[in-house]
Amino acid sequence: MTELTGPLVVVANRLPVSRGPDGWTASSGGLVTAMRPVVEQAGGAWIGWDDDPDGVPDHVEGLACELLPVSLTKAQVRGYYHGLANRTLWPLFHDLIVHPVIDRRWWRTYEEANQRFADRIAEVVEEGDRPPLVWIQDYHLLLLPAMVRSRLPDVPIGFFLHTPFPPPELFARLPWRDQILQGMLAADAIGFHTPQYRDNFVRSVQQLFNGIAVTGDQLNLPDGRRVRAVDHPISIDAAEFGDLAVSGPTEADLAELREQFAGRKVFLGVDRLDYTKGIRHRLQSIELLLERNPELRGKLAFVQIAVPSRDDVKEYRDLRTSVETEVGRINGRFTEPGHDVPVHYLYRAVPRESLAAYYRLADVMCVTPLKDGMNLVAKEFVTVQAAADGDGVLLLSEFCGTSIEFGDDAVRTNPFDVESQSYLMESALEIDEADRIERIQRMAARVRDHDVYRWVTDELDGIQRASAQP
Ligand code: GDG
Repeated sequence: MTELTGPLVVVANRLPVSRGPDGWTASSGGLVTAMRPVVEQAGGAWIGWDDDPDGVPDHVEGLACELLPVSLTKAQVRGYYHGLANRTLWPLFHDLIVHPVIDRRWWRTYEEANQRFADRIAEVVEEGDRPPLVWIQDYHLLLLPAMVRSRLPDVPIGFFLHTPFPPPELFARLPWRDQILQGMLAADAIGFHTPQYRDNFVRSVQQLFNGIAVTGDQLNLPDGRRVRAVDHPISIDAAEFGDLAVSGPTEADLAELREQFAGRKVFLGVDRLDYTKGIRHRLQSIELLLERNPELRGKLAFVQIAVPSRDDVKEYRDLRTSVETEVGRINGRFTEPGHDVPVHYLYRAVPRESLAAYYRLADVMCVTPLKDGMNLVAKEFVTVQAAADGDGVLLLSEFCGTSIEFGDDAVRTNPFDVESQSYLMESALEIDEADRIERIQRMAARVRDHDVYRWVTDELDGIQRASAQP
């Protein structure tokens, strides 16, 4: 485990807690779990936007860090979050799957909101007795490293981007491209999921600024500062998913699902309802598969869990309409009276045990995003399958970060080519059992050896080392 000299301050758009029927609980995300041991040893805080009208508690049971909310006005949330983050940067960073909206008012609000986060960090540092390590997460806070650096020149600052970084020719379309790169370059270390995203960033920096030399992982800036830019794929808590896979509640859910889907091959999709995830293309491939193979009708079920997401944003509401139209059309086309539908569409999040039961049930897990920074669902699926000696197949888009790690052990698909994808779905059913089991075991071993604990440790070590260099 990383030995930090001061407390860890994680800064992210959201705080890692949610309010349920039984009160506030810590989120179950891998990052939160993995930073726990570090925070327990070194102390720490999490700074994030307080989106609860009644306020968030300072502490939540089971989460050792202090919660420090940043309050934003409604107008700031509209411009910074719904606007610039989700309608400009998100589509641009995902290779323009939808058109990014350019709006100068949103940009001003994005600057303001980042400044609010910087104010909060400065308060924490002033109150504390030891300088912290500040670890900033994701595309909502691209300006923050520079804002923190200007106030606290000696504090170690790390930045991690959870989305892809686009190729320089796409990034260059952004009117605020220079400010964003300057914002990021103020960090000591910047992490990306893949070498490609890192290279896109480095090439953007070199194309837009003069006098920056690159040696290995280092960017040498004209003012003498050095910044470390690395590819460093995030992961999951593999041990926890392994336990969840064979837990009592998961087994009970699985038994029910097996009964419901008896005699059918199950294809599964699990995604936030986001246009990056390729859900419509996936549905079209399922339709072609059923169209071509009448003998599969009634013998194949496609389950899509679509977790509601960003429904304040027009593009997401439109996506929901088109996905639901597609589901209705396919079911209308292939359902026989008195028989089950081919597409089971769940517009909701399911409990974790139930999610694990679906992962175990699936014969073919369809992770087919058009573009995705990493995709943790793929890592969770192989981990859960391997823990229960499963033989499911992973159909994996070549346009997500995970595909670099899994190589040919997954069936690799280009989701834009819906027809080929439908043939790949068919071929996934033909891989022999011994081969399927070996593939799952190899992919799961990769996840186990590179789990989220290792990711957090390596990230924090890298930030500390980069900040300590002369
Ligand atoms: C962003 C990047 C990158 C899903 N359905 C349910 C549920 N989930 C959980 C999964 C998984 C998480 O949500 C989704 O993570 P992903 O990585 O797949 O995707 P994004 O939300 O888009 O995340 C992505 C990630 O950041 C990390 O850097 O990998 O590329 O886009 O953990 O388990 N959880 C529960 N019920 C559900 O129905 N409980």
